[in-house]
Amino acid sequence: MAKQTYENGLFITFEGPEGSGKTTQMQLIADRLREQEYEVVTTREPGGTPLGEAVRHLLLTFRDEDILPEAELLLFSAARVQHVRKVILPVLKRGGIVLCDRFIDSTTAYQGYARGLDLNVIDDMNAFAVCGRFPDLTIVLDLSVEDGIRRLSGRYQGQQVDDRFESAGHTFHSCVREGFLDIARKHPGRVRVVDANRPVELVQADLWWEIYHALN
Ligand code: Z5A
Repeated sequence: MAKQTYENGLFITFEGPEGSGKTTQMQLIADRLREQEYEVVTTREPGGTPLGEAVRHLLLTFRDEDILPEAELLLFSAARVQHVRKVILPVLKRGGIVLCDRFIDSTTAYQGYARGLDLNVIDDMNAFAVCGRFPDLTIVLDLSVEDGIRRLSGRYQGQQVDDRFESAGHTFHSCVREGFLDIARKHPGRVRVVDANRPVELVQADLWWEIYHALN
């Protein structure tokens, strides 16, 4: 059977605080869409290209000196341009669906709301990096900082956390969560907030409802 396509593709991003279930939910949505014969590409940020994965490693683990917030912003944005031009736009151009685990709203929430960089500068940088193609739909999976930490603690089983973001403090992660909720208030047409503090199947049902409407 021929793949179902869209004239301009469909670009959906998954955002939210750490441990909110983005990866789990995105994979379930991808399986469901593929069952319906859509062309689906799943990807992530930072990452998605060899350059992006190298920048990801640097951003998550570099400890030789502090990375300044401005340098952090530029590194995320450099990886994004490569990702958008080499991976995302070609799929959308041929009518496919791109599902992306984190994208521009993570930059606004982490480098803007949590690191304190000027939100106008971040908006400009995001607009530059997406090369004119913003997401059609963004799902924010909302979860408290405490619940996110609890979910991820099983992953480390008492070992020291090496990730520069996951090891940041409670205040930092509260600012991130508030940032995502504020972004959703500012962009009600594109961004939907889903309560992630429920069983996987219930969260999935809400997500599917949003995606079904984006498809039709
Ligand atoms: N970052 C940035 O600062 N600026 C940017 O522009 C971008 C990113 C793009 C990348 O981290 C870091 O980069 C990120 C922001 C920053 N840092 N943080 N923190 P990452 O990609 O490695 O980490 P993450 O995006 O936060 O993913 P995660 O920690 O793996 O969480 P997740 O994908 O949201 O959740 P999950 O892996 O699907 O689930 C986590 C656990 O919870 C797992 O054991 C699941 O089985 C469990 N889970 C999932 N759903 C449920 C439900 N409903 N109930 C119970 N348990 C569940």
